[in-house]
Amino acid sequence: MPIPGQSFRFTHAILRAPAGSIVDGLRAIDTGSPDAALFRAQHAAYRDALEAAGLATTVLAPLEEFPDSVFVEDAALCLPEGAVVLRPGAPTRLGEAVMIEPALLEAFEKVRHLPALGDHGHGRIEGGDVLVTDREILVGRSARTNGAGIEALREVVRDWGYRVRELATPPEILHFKTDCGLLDGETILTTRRLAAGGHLGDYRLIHVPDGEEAAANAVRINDVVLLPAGFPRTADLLRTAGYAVVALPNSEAAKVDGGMSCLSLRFRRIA
Ligand code: CIR
Repeated sequence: MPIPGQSFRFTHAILRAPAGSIVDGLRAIDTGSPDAALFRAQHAAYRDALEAAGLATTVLAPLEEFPDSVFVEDAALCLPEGAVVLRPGAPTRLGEAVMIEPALLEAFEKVRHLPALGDHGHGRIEGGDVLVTDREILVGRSARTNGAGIEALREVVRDWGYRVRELATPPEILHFKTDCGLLDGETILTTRRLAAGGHLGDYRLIHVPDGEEAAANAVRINDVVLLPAGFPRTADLLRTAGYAVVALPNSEAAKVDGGMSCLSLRFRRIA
């Protein structure tokens, strides 16, 4: 069940080391392939930041056959009650769900699955479309996440006490969380284009300044907010609002549409 103030409190994180095949990662617009060595260095800095924020981290071995597998967030949803193995909507990424399962079984007593075929058809969800707040689980329907997947997730987490609310991801945006991130249980950092739908209106919203849309995929972890480096106006805005910001280099993940949230599965173990 959502517990007030706990949706951004974590004890552990699972990451996967970037494979050399990250140069073949999916991207909406080709601005050049990531440099694998620099990606590894930025990934190591990201892991250090998670540990500095208080998390125990597990880094899984790279998977050459899955170029995008460094973006572990898309294959599972981790809640304090247990983990859900998702079904990524990108055909080249579906197999990542199978590959993440052993790590989830190590970390969680309860591991559930999004059914392949539910009452509403073939369900697909990528974790990048899922935002867990203090009140509910918001899921943005997108090119990767369909209505059947959202219905299936609703059933899977119902008896854990979660409400799942479906929202829309604007078509030009990869994932719902490409354009938003939780800052605290009641506050969401968002782009104006995502907020334009109006459905986030009952949260306190902080809008990223125009031109800094790529900063919206921030992630609050315990007492800090991880933000991609290079967005000084967003960093200032957040610091002025009272958040402790840690800016991390993200140039290589950004070339394949990755940001702060997608590089880890964060969770809180209930003692
Ligand atoms: C993809 O297109 O699936 C990857 N290249 C990027 C995934 C980023 N994931 C995320 O934001 N949750």
